[in-house]
Amino acid sequence: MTSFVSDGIVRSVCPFDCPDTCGLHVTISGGKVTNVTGDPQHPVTKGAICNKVRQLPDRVHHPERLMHPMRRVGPKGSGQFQRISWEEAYDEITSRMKHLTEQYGADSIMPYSFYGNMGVLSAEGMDRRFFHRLGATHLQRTICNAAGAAGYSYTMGASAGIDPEETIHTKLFIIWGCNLVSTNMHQTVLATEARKRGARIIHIDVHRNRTSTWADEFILVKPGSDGALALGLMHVLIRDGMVNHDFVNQFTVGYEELAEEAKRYEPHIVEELTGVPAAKIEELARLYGSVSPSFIRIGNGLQHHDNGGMMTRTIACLPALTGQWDIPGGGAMKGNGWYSRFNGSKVERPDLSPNPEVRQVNMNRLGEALTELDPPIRMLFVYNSNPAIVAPDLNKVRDGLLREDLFTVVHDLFLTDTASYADLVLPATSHMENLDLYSSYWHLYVQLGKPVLPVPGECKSNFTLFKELGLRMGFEPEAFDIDEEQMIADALDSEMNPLLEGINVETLKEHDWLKAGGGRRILLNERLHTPSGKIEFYSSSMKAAGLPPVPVYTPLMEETDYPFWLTTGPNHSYINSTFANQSKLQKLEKRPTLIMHRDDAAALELAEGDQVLVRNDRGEVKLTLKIGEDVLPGVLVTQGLWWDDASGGQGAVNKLTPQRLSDMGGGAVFFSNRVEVVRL
Ligand SMILES: Nc1nc2c(c(=O)[nH]1)N[C@H]1C(S)=C(S)[C@@H](COP(=O)(O)OP(=O)(O)OC[C@H]3O[C@@H](n4cnc5c(=O)[nH]c(N)nc54)[C@H](O)[C@@H]3O)O[C@H]1N2
Ligand SMILES: Nc1nc2c(c(=O)[nH]1)N[C@H]1C(S)=C(S)[C@@H](COP(=O)(O)OP(=O)(O)OC[C@H]3O[C@@H](n4cnc5c(=O)[nH]c(N)nc54)[C@H](O)[C@@H]3O)O[C@H]1N2
Ligand code: SF4
Ligand SMILES: [Mo]
Repeated sequence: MTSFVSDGIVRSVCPFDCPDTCGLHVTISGGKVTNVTGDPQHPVTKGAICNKVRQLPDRVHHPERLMHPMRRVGPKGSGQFQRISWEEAYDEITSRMKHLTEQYGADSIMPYSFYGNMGVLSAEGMDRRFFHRLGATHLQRTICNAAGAAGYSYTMGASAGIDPEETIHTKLFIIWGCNLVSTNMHQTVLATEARKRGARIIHIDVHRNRTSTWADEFILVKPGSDGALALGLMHVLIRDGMVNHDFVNQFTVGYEELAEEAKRYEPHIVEELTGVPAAKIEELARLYGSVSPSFIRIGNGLQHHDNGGMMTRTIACLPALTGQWDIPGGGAMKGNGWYSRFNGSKVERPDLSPNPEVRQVNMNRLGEALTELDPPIRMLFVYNSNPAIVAPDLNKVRDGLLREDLFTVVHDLFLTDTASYADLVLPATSHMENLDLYSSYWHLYVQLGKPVLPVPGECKSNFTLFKELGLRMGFEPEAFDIDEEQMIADALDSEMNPLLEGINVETLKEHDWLKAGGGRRILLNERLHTPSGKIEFYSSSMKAAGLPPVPVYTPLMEETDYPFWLTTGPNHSYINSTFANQSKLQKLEKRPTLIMHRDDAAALELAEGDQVLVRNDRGEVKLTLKIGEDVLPGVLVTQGLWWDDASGGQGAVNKLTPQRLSDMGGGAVFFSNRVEVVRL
């Protein structure tokens, strides 16, 4: 039995889907969490955390937290439920799973999950093992960074950039399609440190936001045009002799082909494509070609577009042209998950699957999977995610969730919009109530998150839920009757990743966090994981995949008569739809808005504060208008994934977004929408 302090400060880890994966200090008084701050000793957190997670006491002790299993008693989507016991819930789930497997095959069952909790046990542990062993339809988890990770990896071989702690030495920051101040605050802390030492910070975005105001300079671009901008910069770097040929010769392949392609991107042509003045392109290229070390933080925003993989791949070529990877503080970073990657096959055990060829569903096409797939999905098991808000083409998703012949189970801490469509709702623990192992997709520290509170009510962690379900299904005890520490040990088995050497349950208990690779500089000391072992300006694997092997600019796809481009990114106070049910944070965000250029508003005779209907062929939402010069004419921005009741049922922007997949990796294209706007 774990014993808990009822008064005092204890260590924890922030579990949310945020690159910073902070170390936390949790104050407990009288057995309740009363305060959450940053761990002052944590090498990256350094005592500072975001305002969202400072509100964690309200989340953990929220009066609406689910405390026991429930069965639906009203119509689907009505949110009417009745308490049942775990015994009843387990019986219902296992008997249905057995029946469906016999009658239709196990692929009539599908999990749907993402990273509501980033711990390996919560997000990719016993749950994955369970669904592999069952033989359920395999879910491709592509909603977040799939296109960008694929694109970046074509250039660099893996999701690995520089260690962000190095960036205090950087002299030029380009923050590209990333809303850093809201989404990766500790990178702003490191950049601010670098700025004290003389660094300059440039933000490139389709929307003047908090990050633009914080940066030294802001460059506004047309959505989906950044590939052209990067090629324009390359054009000038090559034309004006600012290429580091020693580096290029030693570490790259395909320079001649890239140089040939870049010839076409003269600054005046790129100005047309991007909206960035030719003189600004020349100036930025001169800066990039002369200031060293320079660092590009490539955001997720870019890759939520039809051409997102290629944009990311193209930008990732820039640091190699000027030889930045060789210099501490120089290079780029899209994601760093590669350094601390865990032993996935040992944890998830795909080898247990009765059907390795089982069908796969891309999670971005959930709407289609629930309404059109044949043979149909008959049971959907949702955990760690809120697809009735976050998935694209929401009207389709909700049509699917309303199917009477679909049995939906939702495991969550709250009665989310998705849970309101469920047949069975199961209560989940918060990360403060269970042991887990965390890595970051930005910094390089691996951390152990210990439970600091006893499990409330009848909540169960994802690990416990799927362990118990596995045992009740009669699955192999040697794979399912294990404890959390055993699975953490499997995850840390460094056979597949030597950078984890020395990191194990014991050393983590002793040190709380340990750095993958022990802190040495790794990137170019080893052969890269591209086919050539070098940085690839020319990619033979792209050619083999039917993609252009050299960076090119491809325009966005959606061609309709609707006049505007709409991007639908996250907001400052929520993490995806997490925190959107907390009143203090709702008050800060007020209401879902639509940001529009004043010329467009004048042409449509719209005024600040007007209620407008934003619509396309997929759906419509009602938003409150904000007018200014924060976007280019023809471009609209809305922020935040609001729960239906927090937005009056009218702000669910994913009613507008398409199920189309991006150019690479099967990624989502949340930001490539054509819409029209009318006054209500
Ligand atoms: N506060 C907060 N933090 C979060 C999250 C959250 O919801 N809220 N979510 C977390 C998750 S899951 C993720 S994946 C990350 C995402 O965090 P980021 O990597 O910052 O990605 P986004 O915020 O989606 O988009 C970044 C920026 O891209 C811009 N953008 C859109 N299209 C284009 C384009 O074509 N070109 C350019 N140059 N810019 C474009 C958007 O205006 C936005 O400002 O943040 C994580 N952290
Ligand atoms: N329009 C638009 N849509 C987007 C995006 C966008 O920028 N624009 N961003 C996309 C991106 S990048 C992402 S990553 C996705 C994120 O989409 P999701 O992964 O669905 O993220 P959340 O909305 O935060 O939902 C996570 C849910 O998991 C629950 N949860 C937390 N911890 C646990 C646990 O331990 N166990 C269980 N069972 N549940 C738990 C939370 O309470 C919450 O309801 O959204 C995508 N959707
Ligand atoms: S959400 Fe991000 S910045 Fe905020 S505490 Fe968690 S890891 Fe840190
Ligand atoms: Mo994400």
